[in-house]
Amino acid sequence: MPNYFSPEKETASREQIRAWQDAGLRDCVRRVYDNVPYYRKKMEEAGVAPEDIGGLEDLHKLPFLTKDDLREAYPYGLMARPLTDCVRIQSTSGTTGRRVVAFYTQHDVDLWDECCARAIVAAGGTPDDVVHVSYGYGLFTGGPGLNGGSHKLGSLTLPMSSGNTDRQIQFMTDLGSTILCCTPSYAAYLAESINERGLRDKIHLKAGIFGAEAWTEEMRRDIENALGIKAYDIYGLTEISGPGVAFECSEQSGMHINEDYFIAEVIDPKTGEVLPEGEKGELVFTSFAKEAFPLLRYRTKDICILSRERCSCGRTFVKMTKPLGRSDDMLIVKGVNVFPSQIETVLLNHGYAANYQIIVDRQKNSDSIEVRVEMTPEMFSDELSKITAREKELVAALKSMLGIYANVRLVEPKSIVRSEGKAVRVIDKRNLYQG
Ligand code: DLL
Repeated sequence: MPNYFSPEKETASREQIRAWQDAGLRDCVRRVYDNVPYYRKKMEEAGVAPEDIGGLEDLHKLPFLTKDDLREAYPYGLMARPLTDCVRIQSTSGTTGRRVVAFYTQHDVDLWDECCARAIVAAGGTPDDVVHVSYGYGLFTGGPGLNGGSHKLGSLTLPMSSGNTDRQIQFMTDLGSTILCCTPSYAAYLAESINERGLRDKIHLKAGIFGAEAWTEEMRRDIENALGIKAYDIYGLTEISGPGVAFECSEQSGMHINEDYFIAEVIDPKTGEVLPEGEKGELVFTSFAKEAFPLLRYRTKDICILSRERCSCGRTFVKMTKPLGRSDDMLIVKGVNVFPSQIETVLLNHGYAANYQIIVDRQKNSDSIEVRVEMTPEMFSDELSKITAREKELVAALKSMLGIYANVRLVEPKSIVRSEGKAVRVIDKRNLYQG
């Protein structure tokens, strides 16, 4: 039986959703025009006035907003409410450039908590669950977001934050955690550590809610098998609130976007043209229901496909695929587009765990790509000729997936640094030679 946290919203008719979005958009455009000089200027430059926006059909008239706008307006330039009305600040996990900060009124925090509560319920959560939150707490939205959702649902919330794996496992076994929330790479690491300690039958997990970074279906399968759970994807970004902008249901085939709060579009990243449903492009969000920091047509750089096909879970909200890459993190190696997720798929299909690094380099104007992946302890004890044969096998599989040669180095188990947050898997040394 499917369960919903906000049934009247999550199963609303398409007409009802459209009515919410039309009214919300009109209201939001008026609010930002009146209260945010930065927006007013942008709209004036684009030759569009609040009266021109009657509803969704006029959305395309509004200019896009990018991370550069957020950086330019840093820190207070996009606020639509006075700072005294705000109760929270969060920030992106980005390590390069100026950080992006987002502001929340109590209404905005409530809305965000509700989105995360919906995600927990969609993963089978109830007030009787023990929700173990191992996303980082602090400026990063992962910990506070799932924490808020769990509270809202009335579950027992374990605010573990990331790190200290021994303590994570001890609490998990002693306190009977039933739902694990963390990045998929940390989930894989926890699974590995639990199995190594022989504690698999001491844990009571039934589900995991994993997001904040790209992960493949193969990785889902591995984590599910290693922990004996169902693993659900969750998507979000700080600029639009945090985790819970979209979440997976029991179907585990794409994530429902909370359309009563956010309008989603997919555009051609090169031309900005809005693409029809079913086409692959860059995801753009309008967070019309937010008070402090509403964004109009924010370009996420995440590449995905939207689908309004009926979902058997009964939810009517549009579904997005997992991000299929980022319009800005796609690697171009020897002129060929390479998505790290393609490499991960090959590795996992060949029996390796998701402990790998992709190193891209350029020498004498020629690009090279090397994939370093950890062997399992069994493989490591094999004789050298077998290991060499395995490397060759991977080279061939990668060539067939990517269309280019990638060098492969099988490395010792546990020699690649484990991540407690988002894994750093791609090292693009070519950046060092730029600018
Ligand atoms: O990562 C929010 C979040 C926390 C989402 C916990 C899910 C769970 P940022 O640090 O602002 O926010 O990073 C946002 O991370 O534009 C995507 O590129 C990527 N991302 C987020 N969720 C997923 C996912 C949080 N499920 C950026 N799959 C986004 C793939 C994801 N990429």
